[in-house]
Amino acid sequence: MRTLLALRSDGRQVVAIAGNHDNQHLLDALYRPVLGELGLHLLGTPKRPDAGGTLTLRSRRGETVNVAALPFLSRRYAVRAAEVLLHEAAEHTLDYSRRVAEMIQLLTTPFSGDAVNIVMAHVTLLGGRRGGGERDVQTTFDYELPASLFPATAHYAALGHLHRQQEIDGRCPIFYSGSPLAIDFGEEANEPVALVVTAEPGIRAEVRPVRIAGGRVLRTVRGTLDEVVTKGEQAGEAYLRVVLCEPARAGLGDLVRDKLPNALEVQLDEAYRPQAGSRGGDRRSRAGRSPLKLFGDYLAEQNIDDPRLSAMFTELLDEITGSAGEAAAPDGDAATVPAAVPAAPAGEAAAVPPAGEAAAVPPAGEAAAVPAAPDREAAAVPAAPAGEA
Ligand SMILES: [Mn+2]
Repeated sequence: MRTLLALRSDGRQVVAIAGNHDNQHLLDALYRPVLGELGLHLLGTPKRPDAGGTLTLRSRRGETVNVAALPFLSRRYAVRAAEVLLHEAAEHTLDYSRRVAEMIQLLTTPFSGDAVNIVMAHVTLLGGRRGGGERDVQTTFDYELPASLFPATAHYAALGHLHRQQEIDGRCPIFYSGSPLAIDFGEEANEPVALVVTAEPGIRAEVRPVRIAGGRVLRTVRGTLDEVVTKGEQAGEAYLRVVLCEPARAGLGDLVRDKLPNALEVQLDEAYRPQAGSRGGDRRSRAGRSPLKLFGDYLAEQNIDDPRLSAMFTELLDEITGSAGEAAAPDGDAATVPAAVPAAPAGEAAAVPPAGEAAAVPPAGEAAAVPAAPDREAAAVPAAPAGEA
């Protein structure tokens, strides 16, 4: 937030969109109107072009800049967003890729030859390399989109979601800036950068990475207690993940944390952990395994080989972690829950929450969360329906 305000304080236009880790409805209901008063443009959920989905801004040098902004769209929410943006009746078959492509097309329609045209989105593109800290359920193949969805009329496509800085081939310059801070230890090798993009009407944009050196780095140190303490002391300010290569004993973790106050995680090397099923009651540690991996390992342990179960689990996990704000689902949404997992035979239905649960969620004025007002001020004030506050 301080970064956004600092950027704005010099008179820059600032546009920010929600990712899958954000509470998208909270951003719309609370942060959008408040930051709007300060001149920052924030989008929690996807909006129609005339309701804030496509912004026409004036740069400090007086140029016109069009920004088509598409916040993260979960597969479940894509059905409802399609209704609002594309006036399309909800279908039971969810064609995520087609819907996102149509939304990008709609949002980029106002692009013009005398302006700088920018499209921004929180998406997974085919061929993109993972950074390590992404939530894998929202980065699986179900979410992958072709780069061709960004039009040649765009000077630049600014993407979030994959945490590694990278360029993707397409009809315009397409970049992930990557996460500015390492989010977890899977990303300690990433060099965080900010991308400074220079664009003028009619000229291809130039992209320059600028290293971000302000944050504290993450380091993994591995070895015996003496070795990790020596390495940890040499790591300076870095936050540490300590992997001990020696047998477990009582108080070992406390010893490490005592010597290395920057240690965030202390764990035993795989070779020194109790193995699953080796002795009654002993189970392999769950630490470091994602929910998808854990479920996959569980199925493997039980000798269950049924890809439908993994698909159903992914679907459920996606719903739960997609966006906390989505819990405020309208009544009609109950129908999309069972529809999303149609392949399950009756015996497996127990893995799916009963439809009644979805119906118990109070209906929220979904249409009201995406106001049709043409200007920001009007949109910001009445946008929050009481049910979502
Ligand atoms: Mn993301």
